Amino acid sequence: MKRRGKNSPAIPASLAPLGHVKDITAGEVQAIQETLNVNSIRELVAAISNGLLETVQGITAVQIKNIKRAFKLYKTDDTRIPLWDARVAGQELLRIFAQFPEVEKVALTGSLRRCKDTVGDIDILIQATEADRRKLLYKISRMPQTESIVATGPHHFCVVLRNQLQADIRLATRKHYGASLLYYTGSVPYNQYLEKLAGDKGLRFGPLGLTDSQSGEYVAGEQETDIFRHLGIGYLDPELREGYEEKTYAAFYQIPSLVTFNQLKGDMQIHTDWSDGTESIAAIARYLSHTFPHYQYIVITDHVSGKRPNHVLPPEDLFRQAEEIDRINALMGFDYIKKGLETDILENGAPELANDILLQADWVVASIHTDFARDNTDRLIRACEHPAVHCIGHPSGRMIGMRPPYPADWNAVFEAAARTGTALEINSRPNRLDLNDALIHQAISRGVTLVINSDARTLSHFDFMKLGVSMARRGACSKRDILNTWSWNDVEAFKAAKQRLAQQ
Ligand code: DGT
Ligand code: CA
Ligand code: CA
Ligand code: ZN
Repeated sequence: MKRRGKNSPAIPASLAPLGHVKDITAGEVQAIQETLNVNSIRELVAAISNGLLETVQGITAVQIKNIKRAFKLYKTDDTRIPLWDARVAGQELLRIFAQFPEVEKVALTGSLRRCKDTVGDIDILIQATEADRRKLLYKISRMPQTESIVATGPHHFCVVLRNQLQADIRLATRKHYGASLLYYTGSVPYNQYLEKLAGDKGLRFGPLGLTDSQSGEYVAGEQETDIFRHLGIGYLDPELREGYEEKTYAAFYQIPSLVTFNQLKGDMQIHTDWSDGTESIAAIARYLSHTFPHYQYIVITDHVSGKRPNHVLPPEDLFRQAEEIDRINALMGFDYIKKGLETDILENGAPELANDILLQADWVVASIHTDFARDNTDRLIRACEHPAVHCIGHPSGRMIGMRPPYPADWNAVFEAAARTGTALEINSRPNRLDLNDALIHQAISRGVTLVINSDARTLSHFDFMKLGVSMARRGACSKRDILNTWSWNDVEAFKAAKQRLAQQ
């Protein structure tokens, strides 16, 4: 990889990672060092961020690109990828790596393991022996998914995949695997919190383990839990390892346990070929009852509107859809399929559909589909206050990479939802994830009950539920915060409670 001439200068240890970048010679490292006057990677990164690399004579555009990849400086808000895409690509790599005999263990790390709604790159940790490093590098460079390897360090391969995603692959031996897993899962502020806890105990924390800060002696590192134990704290789920105050971390340990996908008993927003979906109700029922046998009910919520011309179910056809649901439920032998609907929230905050229609439905989702730029606090509160509305769909209206949440006084909205007994949705579609993690946490702190929905249009979309669950976990939700982990009887009780509140 390197062209190292007889007279080439030695690369200073403080800049060694620069020497690991593809096709960067020792002479070029020296040129960068001297031109930019940098003597550490930290200084180098600062200089690159300030656009100074382009001023170094003889460094090509391709080299600059590789250096930026290697130091993760290509990442901008525009290049972040949706969690769903990264998860699919990351899991494919995990499957491949798990088949290499050299790989003892492999896991996703970084923001991908923390399930952030968008991720900068795919981080992977492999447990392998030092002796197998070269074999692994060879196999990874030969896999069809690899476009190029832009940097290789002693414990790091930086790979650009053919789909243009970057994979940062770190290596650890058995002795350091847990420490590396913890460290490379991050986040950076969480690591700083761990470093501080370690420091208070006379220890140092890093990817090679917990060490004694005096003697440098290894204390622990095989498993994450070993390190938590030595630091005197319990295991913290990766989804919660963001930058919080110490008292917030402490509060997380009071949560019974974070909600899981297997705890869900149903999906409460599904579109069929009666409106904008592609599948029949029968096909959906057959698919879900086999694929997710832990679901006890599903709620069909086609978009019902008398105003919109296309891709909606006209209100006058609802009774025919109800007949179809009755027929399928009869065949299944129980009321698996519930009769819901999604209605637009109008400009004034009222649902579009008339009360007599809403009152026939088992479950009413009301959503804002217009006027995303204005402050929507008043509309959201009025929708919550409507006695026939059970849930607000995708409450903040954001579309990742397209439009931010519309402005709203979220505390006022959450207060209204809690006061009226209205559920708010965690919409699991990869470009929505709405409510987002921070709003989810704020909502449950104010006593709001949430519902995690796929909002599926086709069979493959039902898997998105796992993303919604990840968001709920990042928002520190346990089972009791999520309505669709409850039985349908309990959902009925939730609706009845709203009715009682409305009559007071
Ligand atoms: P991303 O890729 O922007 O979505 O976010 P992360 O969290 O995956 O960040 P990344 O890929 O740069 O690094 C992975 C983890 O490695 C990060 O979460 C924590 C750890 N790490 C990276 N750089 C540093 C650092 O300078 N200090 C500390 N303490 N940890 C670091
Ligand atoms: Ca990352
Ligand atoms: Ca990374
Ligand atoms: Zn909608």
